Amino acid sequence: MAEQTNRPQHEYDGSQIQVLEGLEAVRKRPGMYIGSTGPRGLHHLVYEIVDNSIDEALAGFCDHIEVNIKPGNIIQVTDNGRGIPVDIQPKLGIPAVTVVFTILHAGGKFGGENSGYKVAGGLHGVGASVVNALSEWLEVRVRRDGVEYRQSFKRGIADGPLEKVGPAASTGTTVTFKPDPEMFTESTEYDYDILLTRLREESFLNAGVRITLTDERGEEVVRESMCYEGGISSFVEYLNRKRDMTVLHPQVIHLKGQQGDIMAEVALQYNDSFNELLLSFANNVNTPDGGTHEEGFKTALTRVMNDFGREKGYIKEKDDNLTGNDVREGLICVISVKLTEAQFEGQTKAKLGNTEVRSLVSGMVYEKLKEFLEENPGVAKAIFEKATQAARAREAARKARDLVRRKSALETSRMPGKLADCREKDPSKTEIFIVEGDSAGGSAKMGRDSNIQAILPLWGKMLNVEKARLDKVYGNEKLMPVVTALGCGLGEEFDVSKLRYHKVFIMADADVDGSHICTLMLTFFFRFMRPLIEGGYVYIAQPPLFKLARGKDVRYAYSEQEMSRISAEMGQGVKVNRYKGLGEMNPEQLWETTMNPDNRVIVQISIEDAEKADEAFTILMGDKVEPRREFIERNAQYATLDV
Ligand code: TSJ
Repeated sequence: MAEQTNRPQHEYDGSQIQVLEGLEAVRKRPGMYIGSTGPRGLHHLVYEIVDNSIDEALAGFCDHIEVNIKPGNIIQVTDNGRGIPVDIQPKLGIPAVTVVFTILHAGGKFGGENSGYKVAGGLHGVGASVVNALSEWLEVRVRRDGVEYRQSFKRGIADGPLEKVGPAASTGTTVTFKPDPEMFTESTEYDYDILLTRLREESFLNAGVRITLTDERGEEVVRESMCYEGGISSFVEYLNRKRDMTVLHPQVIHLKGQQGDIMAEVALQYNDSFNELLLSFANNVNTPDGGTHEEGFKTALTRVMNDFGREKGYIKEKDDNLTGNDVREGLICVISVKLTEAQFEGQTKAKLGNTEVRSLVSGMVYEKLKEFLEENPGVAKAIFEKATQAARAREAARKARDLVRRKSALETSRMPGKLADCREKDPSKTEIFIVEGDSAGGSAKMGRDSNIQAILPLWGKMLNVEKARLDKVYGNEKLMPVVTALGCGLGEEFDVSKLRYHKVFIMADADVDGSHICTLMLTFFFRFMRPLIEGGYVYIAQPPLFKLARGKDVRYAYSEQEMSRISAEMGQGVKVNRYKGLGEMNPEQLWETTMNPDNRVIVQISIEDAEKADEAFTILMGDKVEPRREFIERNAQYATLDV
């Protein structure tokens, strides 16, 4: 059945030289092509392949993309498009599909620009050849013109020519690959949830395209099939529902505009929370640092709200204008722009730079949103009530802050009474442990290294910051001691350069209550002291769950699994002790297991973790999840022995 394609041998050789040079470059510096060889780069391989199918869908020839994670972390991507062309390329004398997989930067460039928008404009739009070069093996199957073709590769080099393997009843492309463990030395294990989140995003951004993710690695096959006719409106709906938000108006507001070759779409909906969530994309690539599309949206939203609000009397003559923060409180918004030549700026290329986009988005949003508000007075009323409340709260917060300032000016900024400070004054050398409960706080005070470690015990009912604005934090008897001890202030005037300790530990029990404390604290930092997390100053101190002893040999375990493993390692006669809580440990134990920089295991909190805490919040209150374990698992890579 296999059949050689009829191309002259010497031209095949000629192209192979180019191929080998390209491959060598990719395998020598994989990070240059996919960002990292850690988990991010590993997952990036999948997006890189899927993006080609998305292009085919955008061109209008494909409506189903299947991604399978097979045993052994082998990835298979199948689409029902036209199939990658197999005709011989005149320049190189080899089939187009072979070019796609072997020539660097050849992805999608052949056959003319027929996909409308080039999606592969993002951080590393590098194409299939890079994935091929970084795969132990890769196989492509193309179904086209009633024939199925296949070709396979090892570490980017073709095993043999493209061959016909039989008839095909349908059209499409299937690519199967195994990431090369020589390249991804950290791990080649795929995370189902990471792929699911990104693929869901892709299916929101490409309305009507069905993406099915299947995990075949476990005993039971796990599958999710996603197709959203509403596109980014469905995205906004989903984000509100996932956070269990009460929305202020039932329908998502969807605005669309086009100018020349730029297409802009915005979907937004308000909820009754105090958070703002704004996601933006350019050519389906996430732009977490914003850029011209976000700027255009923000200016237009503020301007519409003030113009329309004055016109309709929602804002009185004597009132100040609403600020950007006022009109974005409780807003969930997704912005998607598509353009032929997207320019990505900044260190991580995560910011859109095209200036034409700013004016298109702001003009479009201003005009269309004003029209919407005119036509939907009920929705307009709800949104204005929300923004007006936000403005009042901002004013109240200012007054509360001034009050605190005046008071502390009189009291010469005294530290909280419960704070057991350290002797060292150089913040780069010091640590603070925020400890829940007086008994644990007592042990921590006695066990600490008082040269460099400060202890701040907290007690009383924690303010649910998710349900509170800044004005409630000022004067809160549980949170204000934290603010004072850290020394940086709050909110917009937070100044991380005044931080009094460069390691801020949250120390709580390893149970559900302790998890609540951690989550509440992280949510508080996330909402009101974000630079603290961004600067990498926040850690979770991890008290062990188990003590294992066999004679003089004493070891600690931080999870059930670890306990079983260590217990097996230590052998017969091992005594296992389960700690019920921090309060139960004596000062020496607490020092040895949790506070001693030479022994302790700590978790540094990233902004994503804090964001997750913020999101997890509503679920958390139902006691369904133990978020801290999740942080720790997700952050196993950061969970370092702190020496
Ligand atoms: F790039 C790739 F190899 F990684 C890859 C490409 C992987 C997967 C899973 C799918 C694809 C792909 C490519 N799906 N569909 C296409 N379509 C084309 O390459 C194609 C088909 C027909 C024509 C034409 O002009 O007739 C042009 C193109 C670009």
